[in-house]
Amino acid sequence: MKAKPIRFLWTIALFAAALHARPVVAAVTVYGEASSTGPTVTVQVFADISKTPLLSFGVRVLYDSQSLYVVSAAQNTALWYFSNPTGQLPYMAPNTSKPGEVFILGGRLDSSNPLQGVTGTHVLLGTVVFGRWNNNALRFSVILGRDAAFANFVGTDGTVFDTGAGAVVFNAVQPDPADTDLDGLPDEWEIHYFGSISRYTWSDDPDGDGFNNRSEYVADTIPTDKTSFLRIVRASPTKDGVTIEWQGGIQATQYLQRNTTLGGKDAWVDIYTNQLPTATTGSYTDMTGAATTLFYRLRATR
Ligand SMILES: [Ca+2]
Ligand SMILES: [Ca+2]
Ligand SMILES: [Ca+2]
Repeated sequence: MKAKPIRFLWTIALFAAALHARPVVAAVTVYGEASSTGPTVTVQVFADISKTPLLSFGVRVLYDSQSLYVVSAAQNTALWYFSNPTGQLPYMAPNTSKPGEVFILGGRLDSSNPLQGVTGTHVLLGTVVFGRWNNNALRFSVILGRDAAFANFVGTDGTVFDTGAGAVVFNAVQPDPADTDLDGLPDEWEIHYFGSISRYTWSDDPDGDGFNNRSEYVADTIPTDKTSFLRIVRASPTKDGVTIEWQGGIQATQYLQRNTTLGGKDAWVDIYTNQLPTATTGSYTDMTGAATTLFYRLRATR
């Protein structure tokens, strides 16, 4: 069928209007993603670099020093490095000396291709790991590294993208969508057991079994049942070894480990891996042969 010319013209007009109304595209959009294991909170800083490849960046991650302290801070050295023909050179480490902020500076100057720069979306700039002083609610932000006249975001063509229309844009730091309150417990898990994400946090032990909620989550045991937690129940000598029996959860991989000494002299060795889904009780016979003193422990990961 022949297209109606009027409708065709309308389409062009609408398309042109849409193009005209488009906001200025930022050269660089910087944003953070936060996640928590309970005791630690990690903020990763990313950039979408849409115009010119970047030769350098400078950002500050702001945090509440009453709630958190910095455990480690690193730039993504896989992408941001200086090199000469003999190899990669050490680059300035993130500055954590001022409480409440981490300054991360990165540059890419590869001697084999000096103007290559870095481009792409969801490009990792750096990672900061925090420890908690307490379980306060957390908020982070990412802002420009050093103030003018320092040039933080510089493109391979020499353009400085620090300020101005279409330059660098900072978006909010988003918490892990599975753990929006960053308390180290998946929200779905909290709602399933406690009916709410705000009732308890990772370090609480509402059933009083000695295992906090994070440990119960990691072992997939029941945080509202004081008989449900990860433990070795019994060790029974047999003719050629010892049978270890334990109880635990279902959706966590279990590792039975053995050591010949306690106190860190020797390493713990995995002697049996129980793949999920695991039964809530398990057992393994360790054929140790000659009588000797051995130590066992059970570990679970998820
Ligand atoms: Ca949560
Ligand atoms: Ca518990
Ligand atoms: Ca329990």
